[in-house]
Amino acid sequence: MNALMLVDLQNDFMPGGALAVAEGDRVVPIANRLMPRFDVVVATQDWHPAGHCSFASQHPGKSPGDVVNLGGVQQVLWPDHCVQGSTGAELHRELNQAEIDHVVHKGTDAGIDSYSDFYDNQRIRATGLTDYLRKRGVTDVYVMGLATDYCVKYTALDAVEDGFHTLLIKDGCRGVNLKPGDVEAAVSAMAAAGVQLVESRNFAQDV
Ligand code: VGL
Ligand code: ZN
Repeated sequence: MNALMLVDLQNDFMPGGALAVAEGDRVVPIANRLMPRFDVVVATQDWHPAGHCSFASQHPGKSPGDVVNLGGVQQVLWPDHCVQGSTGAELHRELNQAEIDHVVHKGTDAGIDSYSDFYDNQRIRATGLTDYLRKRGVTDVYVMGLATDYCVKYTALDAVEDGFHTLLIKDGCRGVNLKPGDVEAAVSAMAAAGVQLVESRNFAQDV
């Protein structure tokens, strides 16, 4: 069984959003085209309480892009984004939500960030996604979405670690690139960890 993971296709990561990813909206039609071909479709939402620890606004004197140490983990600070219940946290309105089987909310703990859809950044808590996928008999996990150099990367790395055959749909992702080259480095790190790189156009009618 295969699963398509749609990572954070939310308004705040789209052009004009609070944490806009360049061309983020370009991947939505790819998601719509691919969803019917998969056994299981999972969408994730970054879902922060107001005042979340990853917001630069919570760290006096700091700006988005600065890095702080939080509980022994390096934390990049971001503009306030994906606050629970806000318009920015909603999935893009053109995403065909009828095709989504399961939604995962992450980053819900005010004191710990969570880039991966599986575990928080301190690896204290699991979202339950591994159990869900195993119960559904999923062996192959295809990952696409936003952002390549953060949530997509850590999601793909954890999928490998939890024993799934993991594939990255490269043209279905866009990245933040805080530093030039971050996206390429993220793709290389995923490939080195065993993630197979694929392009959506190479898909046959069925995966
Ligand atoms: C993300 C930064 C902060 C992501 C989430 O979805 O990649 N990036 N929160
Ligand atoms: Zn976030």
